[in-house]
Amino acid sequence: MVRGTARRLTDLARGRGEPPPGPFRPGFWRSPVRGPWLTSVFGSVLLVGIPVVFVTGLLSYAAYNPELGGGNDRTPGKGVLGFYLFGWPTEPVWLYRVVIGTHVLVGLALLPLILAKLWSVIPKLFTWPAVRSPAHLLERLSLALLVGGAVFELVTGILNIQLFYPWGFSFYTAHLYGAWVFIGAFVTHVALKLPTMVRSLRARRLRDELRTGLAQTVPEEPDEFGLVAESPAAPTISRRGVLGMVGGASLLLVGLAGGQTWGDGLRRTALLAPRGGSFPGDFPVNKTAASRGIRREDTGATWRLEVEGTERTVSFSRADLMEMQQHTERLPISCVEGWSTTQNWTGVRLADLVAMVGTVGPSGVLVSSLQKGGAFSVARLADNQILDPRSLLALRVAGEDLSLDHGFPARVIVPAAPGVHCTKWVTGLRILGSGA
Ligand SMILES: Nc1nc2c(c(=O)[nH]1)N[C@H]1C(S)=C(S)[C@@H](COP(=O)(O)O)O[C@H]1N2
Ligand SMILES: [Mo]
Repeated sequence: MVRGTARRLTDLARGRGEPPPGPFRPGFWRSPVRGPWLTSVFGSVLLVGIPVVFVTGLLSYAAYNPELGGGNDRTPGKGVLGFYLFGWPTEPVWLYRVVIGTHVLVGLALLPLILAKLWSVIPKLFTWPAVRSPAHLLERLSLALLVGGAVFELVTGILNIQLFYPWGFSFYTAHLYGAWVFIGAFVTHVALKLPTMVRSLRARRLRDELRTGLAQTVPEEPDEFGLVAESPAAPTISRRGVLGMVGGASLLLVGLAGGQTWGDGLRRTALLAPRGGSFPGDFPVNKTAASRGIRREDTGATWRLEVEGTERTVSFSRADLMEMQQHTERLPISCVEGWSTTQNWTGVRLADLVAMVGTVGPSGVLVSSLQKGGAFSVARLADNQILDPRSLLALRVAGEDLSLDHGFPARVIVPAAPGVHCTKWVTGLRILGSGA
C-alpha cells in the first residue's frame, strides 16, 4: 500500500500516468469556441499592436534623454541597450504628444486582447506532463517570460497613468527593462508560432465567421495543440460575439481615455483619466506647489533667476524678465502619463538668456528649481532645445500670469519635449559650454 502510493507519487513527478484531476485533464476545458483560428485572430492583432507600443515606448525613452545622440545615454547600467543614435528633435512640436498618446492608447487597447489571447490558450498552461524534455522546459520558460512580461508592462503602465505608485522601484527603469525582457520573449514566440498562425488563419474566413450566429456555432476542427475541446459544451456565445466583445472592450477603453491626449474640450470625455481641467489655462496639474513644498513667499519679491554662463552670471527679478522682449508660442505640454494640452505660453526665449550671459554654441543647460531633491532639482536640456526660438522661460500662460501650481514665477516650455522637462518654479539656468 505504502509502496503503491510512493510509485504513484514518482509517476506523478515524472509526469507519467494519469494527469491529476482538474485543469490538467483534457475534458476540463469545454468552451466550443476555443481553437487555433480564434487564438490566431487575437495573435495577428497583437502582432501589429505590440511593436507599435514597443517602438513608441523606446521613442518616449529617447525623448526623456534628449542627449542620447552620439552615445550620450547616461542611464546607469544601460550597457548594450544604450544604442540610441539621435538626439530628440524640437520639430514637429506635437511629436511627443503623438508618441506618448499612441503608446498609452494602443497599450490600453491591447489589454482586452491580451486577456482574450491568454484565455484562448489557457488549456496549454496545464499540459501534462508539465515538462516533457529540456526543449519543452525552455519553451515553457520563454512563455513564462512572455506572459509575465506582458502582465508586468500592462500593470505598471496602467497604474502609472492612474498616478498610483504602490511599489518601491522607479517606474521608468522597471517599465523599460520589463519591455526588453518582454520583447525578447515576444520575438522568440513570433518566430516559433508565425507559420502556425498563418496556417490556422487560413482554416476559416473572417467574413464567414462574422456572419455566423450562435445557433450555427460549432467547434473548430480537432487540432494537434489541444486548444479545441475534447468534449465541448453547447455554445453560449458565437465567435462573432467573442470578437465583438473583445473589440468593443478595446474601443471602450480608448474612448474613455483618448480625450486626455487630445486635451481641451475633449478632456471631459476621458472618464478613465485621473485629471480634470476644461478651460484655457485650467489644465492638469501633476504636482501642486503645496505637494512639493513650494511656499508662496519664496516666489515673491525675494525670488531671483540666476543664469550662469561660461562668461558671466546674471541675476534677474521677475520684473527684469517682464521687461525683456516677450514672445508667445502655442505649444503642447504632454505628460508621459498620457494627458496633453496645447496652450499659449508667453515669456522670454531661452536663447535670449543664453546670449545675455555670453555663451556661444552651448552644449546644453541644467535647469534648477525651488523644488529641492528628486529629478526636478536639476533637469538637463540639449543644445537644440535651448536654441530653438520657440523654447521659452514662460512667465504667463493663456494670457495670465502662471498660477503657483503651474510654476509661478517662471517655467520652462520646449517644443516636442515631454512635460517632465518643462520644469516649474525655475530658479537657475546653468548654460554648459561647447565642451561639456
Ligand atoms: N519643479 C517641477 N517641475 C515639473 C514637475 C515637478 O514635479 N516639479 N512635473 C513635471 C511633469 S512630469 C510634467 S508632465 C509637467 C506638467 O506637470 P504639471 O501639470 O504638474 O505642471 O511639469 C513638469 N515640471
Ligand atoms: Mo509628466
